[in-house]
Amino acid sequence: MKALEGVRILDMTHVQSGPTCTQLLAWFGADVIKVERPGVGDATRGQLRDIPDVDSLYFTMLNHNKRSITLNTKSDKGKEIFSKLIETCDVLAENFAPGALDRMGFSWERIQEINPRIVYASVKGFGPGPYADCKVYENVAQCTGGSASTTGFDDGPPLVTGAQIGDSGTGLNLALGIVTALFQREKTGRGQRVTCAMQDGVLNLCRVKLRDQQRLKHGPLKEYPQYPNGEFGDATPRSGNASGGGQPGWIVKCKGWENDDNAYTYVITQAASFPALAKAMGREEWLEDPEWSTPEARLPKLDQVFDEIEKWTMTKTKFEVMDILNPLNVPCGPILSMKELAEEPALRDTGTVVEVDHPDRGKYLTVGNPIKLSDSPAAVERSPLLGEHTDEIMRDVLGYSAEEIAAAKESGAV
Ligand code: CAO
Repeated sequence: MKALEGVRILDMTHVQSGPTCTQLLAWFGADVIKVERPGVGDATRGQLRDIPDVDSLYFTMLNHNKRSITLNTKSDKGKEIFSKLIETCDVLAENFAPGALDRMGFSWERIQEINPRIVYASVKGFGPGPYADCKVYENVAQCTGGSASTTGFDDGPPLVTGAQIGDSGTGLNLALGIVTALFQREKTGRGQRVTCAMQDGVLNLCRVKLRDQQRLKHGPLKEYPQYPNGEFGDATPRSGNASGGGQPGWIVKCKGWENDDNAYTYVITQAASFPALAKAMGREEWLEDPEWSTPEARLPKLDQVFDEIEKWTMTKTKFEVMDILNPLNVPCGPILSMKELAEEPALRDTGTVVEVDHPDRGKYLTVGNPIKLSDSPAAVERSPLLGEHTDEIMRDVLGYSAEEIAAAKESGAV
């Protein structure tokens, strides 16, 4: 049995943020019915295509374990079918532009009238306020949520990160909101509205930077590379590769860096393990020298500390550094490329990287469920073709006859 077996999700999500949420719920066993516009479908089916006329990896990697029904929810017949889906589902999830579902004729009030037990969950770019009506994509959320202003080097422009913290990050929030609302429904019998703003989701992940904003009032941020020689302004600055916690860290070059963009490693000079690190590097004399022996003495010259560490790491591969420092309890992490991650056997063994077969594209790799439940296995099944399950959903879930299904098709509703 799977954890969410028996839960049915009416999935009106598209692009990335919403689909990551419903994909997770599908992995936990929910029956996810993805509603897509007839003939068009989720726009990502056609975006960044690597093979002509085949669903893109963008789409397939965000829509596993779902069923697809095509439905024009703006036609009269389509509205009737959509109402029946609302009646029978536990959750309605969507991430359209603000107001899109209301414009279709399905306000929260109307949805509750049809099914008072339903949980209605939405992702929007912003919460209520001046930007509530804006359309938002990943990088807009990173910029407006505090991530871009705090990412990058002090002397460079704000940077977006490759991690999709606005989209996939907010999808995680939505999934938690949905299961929490379902849990509450067990006691109250009522559904509720769940809303997650991407700006809020990014800011939540940038919590430590708001912490630093407030610390600035009381003096310079000593763990930032700007200390002690640079200037601090009135907002949390960009801190390059500094660790952000109380333990200094930085990215340093490893053997082969001249030809390999990822021949680097992250090293943290935690106070407790610094003696072991110094010995491994052949700098035992630091431990006796008051100029270097304490964290306080090292703090104003961390750049020199990491220069010395780098001289040593440049004589080793990033994996050799890992092999030497890990047993010494020195926290470090090689910079792993996507190629290395794709080929890593341990990630295959845990189902974090999974090979999936697709009837049109053949075999491809995807990221499986990152949340492991011991009693709810999460096998990854391929994404549905556009409208692949229209007939079966209309027949088995909604109880339409073969003639009614044919008529709905004839009218263009499905
Ligand atoms: N039948 C009929 N119409 C449908 C339909 C269906 N099955 N599915 C969608 N539509 C309609 C919508 O009702 C909407 O029509 P209106 O404009 O008349 O209301 C229209 O298709 C397009 O929806 P949209 O405005 O959401 O799509 P877009 O491509 O213009 O915008 C996006 C995309 C992501 C910017 C916007 O949806 C958005 O801001 N969403 C919220 C934030 C979010 O999730 N962003 C993350 C995206 S991933 O980077």
